[in-house]
Amino acid sequence: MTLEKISERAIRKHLDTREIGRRIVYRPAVSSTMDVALSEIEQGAAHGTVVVAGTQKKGKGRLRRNWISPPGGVYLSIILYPPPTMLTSLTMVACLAVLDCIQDIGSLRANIKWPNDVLIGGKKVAGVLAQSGKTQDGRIYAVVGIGINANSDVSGQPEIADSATSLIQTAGKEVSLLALICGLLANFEKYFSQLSRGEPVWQQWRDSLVTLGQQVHVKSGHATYSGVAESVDSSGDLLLRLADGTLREIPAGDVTLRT
Ligand code: BT5
Repeated sequence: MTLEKISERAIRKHLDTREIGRRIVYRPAVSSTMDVALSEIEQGAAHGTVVVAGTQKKGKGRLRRNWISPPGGVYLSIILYPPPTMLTSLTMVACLAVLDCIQDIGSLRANIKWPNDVLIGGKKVAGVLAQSGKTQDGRIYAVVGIGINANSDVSGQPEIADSATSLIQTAGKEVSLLALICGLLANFEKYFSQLSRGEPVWQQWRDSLVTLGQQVHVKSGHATYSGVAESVDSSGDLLLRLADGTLREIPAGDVTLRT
């Protein structure tokens, strides 16, 4: 693998956005870009600041899970101060942006496993982690973390060798990390602007979900529900048809889904 030189300057030079990435913080190695983003927020980081890392030692997934982050992947966190009504749609914005940039870069067809996984050929190629909170002066912030297995070798990672894939594996050639990062941010801005104009993104997100119509098992808190994933609502919650015919709404928050 030839490691392309990524830097704040190189990203800024290639980036064609107005809002997202107006400030780039690049670190070759971090614990997690989420932690760096949170400390940037404490220091008053502007809306649209993006933290990008070459590798993460303790990449985070949801529910205290790990995100394996060897060199060659895309690892970034986007800092936003959105209106509270937009918070539930940020994972959708990020997933759609990932799909588009993957399509743009390698004509690869990816889809979404509810609520936050991006798959190619049934294997996970990217994940999204959205967090939100309030700053000390009461402003609502969100950090949207995105990890993409681009040129990283996931087959050498025993924990995920069977369930994960990477763009280099599926495209059969290396992809440009710079093009991927800039394409990701441009597409994120496109969907975020759409949402900001009051035009929902959930129908587009729903149409890319591979989960609908499938028999699934969903772990939510201590309970596990089995049924057919019938639909999703506008806040991203899953409508699950149980065996007894009732429809159960499963919040997109703290869930694990198995097929
Ligand atoms: C996610 O969590 O999919 C969210 C991943 C977000 C990662 C980004 S990278 C930039 C930012 N900074 C961070 O520290 N995190 C974000 P979840 O749905 O909980 O999936 C985690 C599960 O995916 C793990 O338990 C593994 O089974 C699997 N996994 C871990 N690393 C993976 C990888 N590189 N590729 C595919 N699957 C992976």
